[in-house]
Amino acid sequence: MEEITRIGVSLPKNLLEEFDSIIGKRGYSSRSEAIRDAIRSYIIEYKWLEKEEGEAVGVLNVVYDHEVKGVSDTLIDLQHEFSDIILASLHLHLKRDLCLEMIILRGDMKRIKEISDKVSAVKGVRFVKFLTAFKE
Ligand code: NI
Repeated sequence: MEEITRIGVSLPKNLLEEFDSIIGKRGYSSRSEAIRDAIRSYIIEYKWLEKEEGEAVGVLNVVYDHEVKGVSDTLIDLQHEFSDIILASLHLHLKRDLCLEMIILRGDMKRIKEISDKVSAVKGVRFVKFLTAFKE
């Protein structure tokens, strides 16, 4: 059993109301449990930014304008280049011109950052975000 520490936190009223509204919709029975989950997410996000090495599993979300010439081919070429860390990918046609490619990755953080940087630099790519599901 983990040792539990109680803390007191001062928050602006609006921030707490918004938080309570979200956790209500998500079905949390206690505010403490929701805050614990929020802190865990924050730590995972920070570790991703901070740590340069180690194995990670997650999804690289890429939104791009498929009407920009060559963008789809370039993204496919890149995925072949990084097939050592790509487990699968899912393509969704969001709108007339926008696509979402969700690339599931497992591998060393250095390599994941490498594909993330290369994808970000492709002309026509509007948004890139890696969401970590697990990290050592
Ligand atoms: Ni598409």
